[in-house]
Amino acid sequence: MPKENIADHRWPMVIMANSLPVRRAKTKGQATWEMSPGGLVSALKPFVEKAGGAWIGWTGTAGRAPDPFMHESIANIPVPINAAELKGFYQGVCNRTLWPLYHDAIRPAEYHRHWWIHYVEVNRRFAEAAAKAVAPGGLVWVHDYHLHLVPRMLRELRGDIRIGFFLHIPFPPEELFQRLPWRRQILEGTLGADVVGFQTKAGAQNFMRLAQHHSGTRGRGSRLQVGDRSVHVGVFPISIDYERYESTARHPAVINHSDQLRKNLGLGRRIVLGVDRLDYTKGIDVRVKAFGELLSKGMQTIHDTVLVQVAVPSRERIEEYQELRSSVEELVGQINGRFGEVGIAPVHYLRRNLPFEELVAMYRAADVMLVTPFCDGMNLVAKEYIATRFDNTGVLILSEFAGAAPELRNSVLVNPHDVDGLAEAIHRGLTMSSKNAKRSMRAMRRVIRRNTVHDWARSFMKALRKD
Ligand code: ADQ
Repeated sequence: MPKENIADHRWPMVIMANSLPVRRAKTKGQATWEMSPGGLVSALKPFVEKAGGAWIGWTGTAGRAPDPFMHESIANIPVPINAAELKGFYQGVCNRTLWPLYHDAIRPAEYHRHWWIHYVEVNRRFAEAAAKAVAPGGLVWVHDYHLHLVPRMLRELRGDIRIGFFLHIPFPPEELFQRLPWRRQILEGTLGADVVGFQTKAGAQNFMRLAQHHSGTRGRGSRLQVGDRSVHVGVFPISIDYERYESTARHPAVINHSDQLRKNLGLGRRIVLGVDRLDYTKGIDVRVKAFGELLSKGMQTIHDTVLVQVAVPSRERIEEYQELRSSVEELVGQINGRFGEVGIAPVHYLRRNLPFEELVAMYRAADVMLVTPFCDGMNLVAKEYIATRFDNTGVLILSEFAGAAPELRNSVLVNPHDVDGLAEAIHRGLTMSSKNAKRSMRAMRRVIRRNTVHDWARSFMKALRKD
């Protein structure tokens, strides 16, 4: 499609998320775009392409936005965010108000009226962009806590379309959500959608209760009556591209790479792995402490076992994230200093983003996978690990507070705050009989195979079309 027509075209399906599905790249010194890695993009791409759709989002850079452009058959419609909005909307309300509040207030949430003004402004800009882009009777699927106000704003502009909203992170219980000075606006904004989706039953129930309490709606089963409209509140647990992880894991180059990793870490040592965004919700600090306990109590020695923690840098401009990084690095240093020997480090800590094949090789090398968030919408790492275990080996230790826990009852479930309990669980994982480990892994693989990310997107779309 010629460039000048993209901006004027009306699309039957529009996806909206804080970020566009592409990121800046350089090819032969030329700035270009490439698809961003990640589950959401790979899940939604086939849908958007097939329906002839557009994706509205931010490029990640403050300032003027580029003109709409096509990339791999998807129309990208960038929404500009200026420097003040970056602070108030993104770093403020999104990352320092809603993120901590929705994650059990693990860190105190901050409430600033000058941030909120930017949140409203940016949401309005997104809604206006969608109102312009969507075809008569089309579908708009809004993603996540950055865009809570969009459904209602969009409905006021376009009464003829279907609007869906999906929250990727937990939706908090009443006693936490009530603290939010803009709780009514958030609820009413979200209720502009025809379908509101959550990762877990708990999230959906919290929303049902709060909507009835604060915005004068009436609920029945999984429906809320909002004026003359009926809103469907549903549970749609997100998943992964199972096939992609499993087939990559079987690839000879990946198998070689994972053998090499095992050799590098010391043959005969059992590998315990953690892979996370460096975020205070993920429980990395307590997990590393628990590994130290395991060594300190003599349950394992550095000759038997090693912890590899891979952490992708995240939200580095925010103070709480800088503090977390320092405390994790200090803990790793303490354990290595106390228990290490020349040439043998108990903990290997990598602070970087791994290329896809390397990540899969790492999953393949791990005997025990530690996924111990204090609070998490779903947690895809747990599901990715399972998908790569095509021989049914490996043990998953999973937090009771991850959204994935209700589906993965066959994992070793732990309280991520309990250092002793975690140390014992790691020990249990390392010493579990191969028969028991295989039985659990087989059961979990069946669960993930039956609900892939493609099934997730299909079921949400089905609800949105039908309702
Ligand atoms: P996140 O909080 O980002 O997602 P998660 O679901 O674990 O958390 O996804 C992280 C992704 O990043 C995974 O696909 C993982 O492979 C990748 N990743 C992590 N560390 C990496 C590394 N070092 N190198 C390369 N890749 C790495 C939010 C919610 C989650 C919810 C998802 C999807 O917080 O609860 O599961 O959205 O809805």
